[in-house]
Amino acid sequence: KKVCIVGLGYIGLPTAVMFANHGYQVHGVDINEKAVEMLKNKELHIEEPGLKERLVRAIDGGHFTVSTVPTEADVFIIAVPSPINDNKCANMDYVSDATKSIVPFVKKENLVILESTVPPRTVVDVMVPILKETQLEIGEELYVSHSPERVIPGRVFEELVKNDRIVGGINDKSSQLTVDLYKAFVKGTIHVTDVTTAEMVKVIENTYRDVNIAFANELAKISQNIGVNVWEAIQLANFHPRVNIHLPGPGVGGHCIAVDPWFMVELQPELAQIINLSRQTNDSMPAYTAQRVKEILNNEGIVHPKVAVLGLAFKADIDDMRESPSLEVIHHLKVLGMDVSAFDPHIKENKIKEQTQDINEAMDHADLILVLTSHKEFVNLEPTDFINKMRTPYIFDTKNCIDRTIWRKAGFTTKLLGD
Ligand code: SAJ
Repeated sequence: KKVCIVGLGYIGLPTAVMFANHGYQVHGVDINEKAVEMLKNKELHIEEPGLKERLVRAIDGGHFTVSTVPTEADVFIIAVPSPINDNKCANMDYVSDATKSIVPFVKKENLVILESTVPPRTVVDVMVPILKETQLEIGEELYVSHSPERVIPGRVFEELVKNDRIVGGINDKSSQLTVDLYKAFVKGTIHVTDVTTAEMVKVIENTYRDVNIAFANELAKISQNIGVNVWEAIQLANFHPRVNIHLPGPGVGGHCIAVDPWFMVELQPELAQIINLSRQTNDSMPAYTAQRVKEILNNEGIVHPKVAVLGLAFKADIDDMRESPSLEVIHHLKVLGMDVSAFDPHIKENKIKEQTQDINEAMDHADLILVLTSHKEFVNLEPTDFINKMRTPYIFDTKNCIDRTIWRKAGFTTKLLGD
């Protein structure tokens, strides 16, 4: 059987190599010509543990080809971005363009699966009308479903296999064909529902996380004002069997959790009140973090301070900077009149002018180290390496990831978000 996957990003590429290494002939498509060229040469344009060896195996085995145009296949999987525009409304251009791109190749008895996260009703209202251009009878001659990806970057290959999967077809036959396909490698339970419920489930999952993180961030601000360590308080509360509070931080990044709740707000603005407020709370965290830095340094009486930012990726141990709160934090630090240098061992090319590939240069004459992601490289830093490079030895940990005792022993003044 042949699978054509449109979109070779953080989801499409791992999914493609999984099918290729589980008995399918896979053709991958991306509009990014540079990425396609790299993949042809078995080079990666994204970072994900375990991806490289699986890609090499798939290509060397002759099971995986890539190009910028689709081919005929039995199954088409669409895994393209579904971002929001500046007005916080869903941008379905990639989904509709990808659907249009497969129309000339779709034949009778094919299956089309959407994996991208979308506002509920997108398959029915956006994709199906485009697929009707094939002149095939939708549901009778052409099968369509949504099976949202649910894997977490950094643990994609583990979660692709172990996680339960949701499958929602436009009819029973579409669902059944989709279940049979994913059984190739999914070991979790595959739950079947209708297509719009499947879309809703995925948006709910990420919205749940966003609302929960917003709650944690609000608790962090309250705790800071009343002299409580929010991390300890949350940890203790979570010992209760029915409490599961997420963790505060400098903001919520990535292309999923910071985006998908807006789909719900756009659909039902009058009703999605907690969801809307949570988004705003989480979006307020970078400015709050920068403000806290300013307060800490003002108390020291430091003029024209320099802040060394550690972490540009949107979370630990990945190379993805999309919607990263770090960029917002840096913006606010500068607006507040601070000099900024930034270092991230996972972002190997300088993407912003404050960035350096040399941690020592970042620390040089800095007044405060600002930890924004909990990369393991930062957890294991040796404070004595930096104490003499800095002008004022402060460290402000927004992720509660460093061992503050060790830093204090080395002579640093340590600060924690929400404490
Ligand atoms: N974050 C916090 N506090 C927390 C947890 C996360 O501030 O307690 C922040 C992170 O630092 C990061 C952001 O939230 O900036 C998002 O990170 P994440 O690890 O929560 O999620 P993503 O965006 O990497 O992946 C999510 C996952 N969804 C859920 O866990 C419900 C993943 O399973 C989805 O597949 C993915 O979105 C997606 O593609 O939709």
